[in-house]
Amino acid sequence: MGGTTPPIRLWAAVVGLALAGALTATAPGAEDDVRSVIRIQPRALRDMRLMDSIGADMWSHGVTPRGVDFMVTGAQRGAVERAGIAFETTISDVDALIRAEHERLSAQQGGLAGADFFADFRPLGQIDARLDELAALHPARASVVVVGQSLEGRTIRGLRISALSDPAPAGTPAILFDACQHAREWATPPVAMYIAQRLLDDYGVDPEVTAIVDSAEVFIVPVVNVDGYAWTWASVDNRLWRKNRRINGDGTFGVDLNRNWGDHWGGAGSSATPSSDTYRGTSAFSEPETAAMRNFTQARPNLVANIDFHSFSQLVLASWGWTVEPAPQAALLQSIGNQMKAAILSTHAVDYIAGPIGSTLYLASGGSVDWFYASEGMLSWTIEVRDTGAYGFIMPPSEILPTIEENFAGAMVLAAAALEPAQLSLPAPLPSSVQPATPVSVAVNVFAPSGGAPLAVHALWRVDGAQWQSVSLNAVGNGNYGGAIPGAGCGSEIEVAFDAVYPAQTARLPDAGGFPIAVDSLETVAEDALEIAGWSLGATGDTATSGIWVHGDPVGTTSQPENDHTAAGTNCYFTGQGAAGGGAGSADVDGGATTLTTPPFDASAPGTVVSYFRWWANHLGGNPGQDSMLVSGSADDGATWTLLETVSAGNTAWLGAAINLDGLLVPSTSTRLRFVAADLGGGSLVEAAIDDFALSVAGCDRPADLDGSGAVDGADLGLMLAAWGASGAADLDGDGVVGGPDLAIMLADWG
Ligand code: 0X9
Ligand code: ZN
Repeated sequence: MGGTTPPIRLWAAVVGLALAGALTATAPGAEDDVRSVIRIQPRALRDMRLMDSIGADMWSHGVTPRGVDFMVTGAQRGAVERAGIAFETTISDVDALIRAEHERLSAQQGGLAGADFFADFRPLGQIDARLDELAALHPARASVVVVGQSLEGRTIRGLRISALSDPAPAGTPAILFDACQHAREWATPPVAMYIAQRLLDDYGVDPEVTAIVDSAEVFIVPVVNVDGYAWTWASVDNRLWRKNRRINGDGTFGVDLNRNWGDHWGGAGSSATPSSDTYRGTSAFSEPETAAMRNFTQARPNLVANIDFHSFSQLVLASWGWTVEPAPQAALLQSIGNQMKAAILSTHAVDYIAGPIGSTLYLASGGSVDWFYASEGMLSWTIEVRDTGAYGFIMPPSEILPTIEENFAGAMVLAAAALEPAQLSLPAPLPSSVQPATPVSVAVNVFAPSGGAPLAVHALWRVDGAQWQSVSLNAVGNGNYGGAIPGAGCGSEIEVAFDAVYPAQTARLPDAGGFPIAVDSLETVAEDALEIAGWSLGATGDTATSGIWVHGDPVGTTSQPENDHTAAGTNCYFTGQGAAGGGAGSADVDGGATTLTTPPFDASAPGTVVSYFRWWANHLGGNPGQDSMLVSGSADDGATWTLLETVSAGNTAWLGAAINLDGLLVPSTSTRLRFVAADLGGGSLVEAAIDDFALSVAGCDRPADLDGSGAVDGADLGLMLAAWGASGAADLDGDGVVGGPDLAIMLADWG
């Protein structure tokens, strides 16, 4: 508890509670009215609600371990202290930063004319003038486009960049980069303007840029919220304005444009209260700015991709925003997001986090990202640019250039993807190994933002590097195509790839080669139905206060299993005995983590697979899905641990897990596994159980390989002939004598 500044006087804390919200509008004056930014690590949703009730202005967004930043007045800060929420101060005096920025910009007084456009932040008029200038400098490839009019009658403008005629030939993909839906996010218009400038300046120089400009249309809208942006420039007092300038009629102003779009408008993470900074407006697209963006988009059905730039927090975010459930193309979105993140990182070594909004950040319904993706079928991202809170919205101008450079790199990743006719991804991971001679089910997801269904979708495969073969896959819904490829012999390697055929192009996954699948048989070397106790319960550092791992016969609750997994037995390990027929909260894990550790076992054989059945229920009650069970392995008897599996999606069912330790743990005779079930999210139900632990070794059991050389050859024949007429290992059919039938078996497996 407590910040890094001197302790707040008691009266301020009391006043803070009484006047929460009212004080946000007070001009800075007395020491306690200095606005600061503090960072909290919310322990539960309750903390977030409390910050909201205090009237704190959320500046950044909830990615642990970074925490959440709030701007607070001195009085609000006292209220946070009183509430017992620990915080650190990230910016001690916001208004000092704003005043310094204002003085710097006023001193320039147009003195930036002729200077690099990106030397400092630019008011709307200069951005508009620059759009005209770029169009005039590059008439063959750039033209100014009008998106629409704002509430106060300003024009939302942008650039169309393409070497193609306008309108472009049918089938031309189009990409939209927009920025500044939120007025105070000054770092974002320069990002959009820089993408425009690089596409124009580097045309004919940079082959990647040239390809994009030659074969796509790129639309750049640097300021969506023109009224809000103009407002933030009008006075230092307005600098932190976020919404548009709608007169709400109750004395408050503004709708959050990024809660006003028409996908799941009105849902979680948007406010119905006009004074709120996330006020969603009276209906979807009630605001002229979002309606103009919608109309602009729908007038261009060839739009396939979008990035909506925001600040700050350094995040690369994709759908869904309205729910924590995964989007249908979650794997694809994550994979492209990871590539954007990597391109950003490689520019200036600055780390952005890529992930879905709902589970990375917080729920935000009615945002543009979900609308572009769900309603328009586009590849759609929200990128929160620099920084991570040191300056927040009041970024020093020295940060502009690196910020725009790294985000140009990220934008080019998406543009390259947009040139493909379709995006292929795996709806589920392929198996890393399969049994011999068993057909393998395969599936691929085809996401074609330009709308066209593929002429055909194939699985391609080859065995041990031989000729590629192909089989057509059938549409099974949601853009998924499934089928099976034939099995192969033990010890061989199958490579699998996919393609989707379009009239002019074929999309392939992966770009070259295939995903390897080893063909081997698994031999169980040890099995433990866990009927008898013997594992370690708990570990130093455990923090759970209830639901500690126990061994025995579980009593079912709505959340905990009634039966172990083994058909014959009754016992397993589980987190705390609940009351018979008890509610889901009966002896569930509370207050932290509880650890279950296996005894050391021998996993020294390469290809050792550990398997177990697990029960993980975290989907019921309040705050579902906020916790996870971490399964780790140790190759040094528990001294150091490597994460093997994160179990998060909850279920009241026993599910099997099998992990091939190859490449994850060094082979060792003192290997251990541990299962850490934790209740860290806000007051959620957590029940875990483990049963039927087994060790198997992958390999190809070839009885005719008498000398174990890996091949059935002359040496094995020699051994068989030497044992002719006797019994022993060469008696392959087990009839008691080595003879003709055994020779036939050997010859059938020759090679
Ligand atoms: O809350 C927002 O609108 C964005 N963060 S910001 O700090 N710039 O305000 C995040 C948007 C997440 N995306 C959507 N749900 N659309
Ligand atoms: Zn924003």
